[in-house]
Amino acid sequence: MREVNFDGLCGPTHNYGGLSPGNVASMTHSGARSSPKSAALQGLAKMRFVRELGVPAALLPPQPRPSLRWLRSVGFRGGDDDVIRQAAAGDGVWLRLASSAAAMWTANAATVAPSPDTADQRLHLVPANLNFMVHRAIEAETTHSVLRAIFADEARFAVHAPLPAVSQLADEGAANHTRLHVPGRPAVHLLAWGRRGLGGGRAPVRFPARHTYEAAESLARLLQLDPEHTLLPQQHPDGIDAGAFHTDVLAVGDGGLLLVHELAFADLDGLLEGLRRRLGDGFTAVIARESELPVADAVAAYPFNSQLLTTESGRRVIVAPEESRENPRALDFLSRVQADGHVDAVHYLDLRQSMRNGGGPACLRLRVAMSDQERAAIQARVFVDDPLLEELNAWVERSYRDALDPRDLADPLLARESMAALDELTGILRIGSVYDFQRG
Ligand code: SUG
Repeated sequence: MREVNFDGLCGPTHNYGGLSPGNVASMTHSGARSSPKSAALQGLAKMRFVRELGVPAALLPPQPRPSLRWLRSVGFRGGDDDVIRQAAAGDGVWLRLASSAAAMWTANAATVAPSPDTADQRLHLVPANLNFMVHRAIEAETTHSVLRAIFADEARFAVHAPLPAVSQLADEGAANHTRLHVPGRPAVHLLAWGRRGLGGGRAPVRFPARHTYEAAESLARLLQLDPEHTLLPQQHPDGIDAGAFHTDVLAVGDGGLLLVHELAFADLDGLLEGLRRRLGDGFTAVIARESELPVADAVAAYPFNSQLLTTESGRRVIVAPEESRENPRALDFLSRVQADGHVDAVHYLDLRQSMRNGGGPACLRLRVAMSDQERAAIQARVFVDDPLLEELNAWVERSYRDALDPRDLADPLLARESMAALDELTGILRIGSVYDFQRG
């Protein structure tokens, strides 16, 4: 089994819409000018970097934006240009909701259980309904269709429908999921959540909790996980109130190693005790206390929103955002992790376009542990190699704008450019007609 990192590719309408209360970066950069081209090139550079480290990389394509189908579903009428013009009226919020490129954060695309961990020994994927945020809920249907196109072999893969789209079952996908594994023991799955959908318990007071306990329970069932090796910890309400809207803002795990801030989980001691019992001596937790790394620094610099990777040659490395190098507290923490021998190297990458919307290296990838046979069963051209990277770079260079002002979203040309680019992309990826506009 090898872990494949499926990165999201940013779409041509990437912008700072200020759409995510509780996501400090999104709130801070609302209305700023974006560069869709730089965002996509930064994402491709990360895929290349991860691949060159010796970790298989793959990609999930962007989604059609603005979503004209969604705008029509909320009552905008007429031809495409009319729909865009009406949705741009007033403060333009309808058009911003329909234009977000948020599908690039594929840690929110689905929750995944690899075949050795599931009852029927198939690889299971549940696309996230992302029901808590309007602009993100738009993603679920297309994500489902893209995952079905890629993981098409039903003998090996089970692509479920998203959970029912109700607030009580709000699901944010793998951003709240951690799989830990030590040799000779069953893997342990942490399915974290922020609030009880059916009421009760403590919830944050300043910022919203997105993912529910009931969603986590449902995911455990759908993924056919062994209840004995599945834990459902609550995200710490104080962590959410500090801006950690997903678990992966304050924790990251790989193999038997968990890097965790003390405000990631409500009952960290209980969780660690449960993990030690199940994983034994092969389990190590590195805890950042407030005194070492204040949660405000962790949220601003995203040291935990790193990719913790095991390379082909067995080295363990961290791929962190450049912001973590610039923040002395975050840098000291990651340097300590390396100095104490938990990882062999820490690499810092420029992902600023994504970071300004609250998406670090870990948000940009969906981890899918797969066997060679499972990889060979995928027909779509989604595994990243040099020729594909070259083609994608050239495609971005000719299809994406250098700069986008929020007002440019109202330009009907942008929608046409975006659809033409995505239509071409499905050809490059040999993935079929996965988009609604391709199906008429
Ligand atoms: O859902 N930002 C995303 C960031 C998702 C990060 N993912 C993980 N932590 N795994 C969100 O809040 C901002 C869009 C805007 O404001 O335009 C946004 O959707």
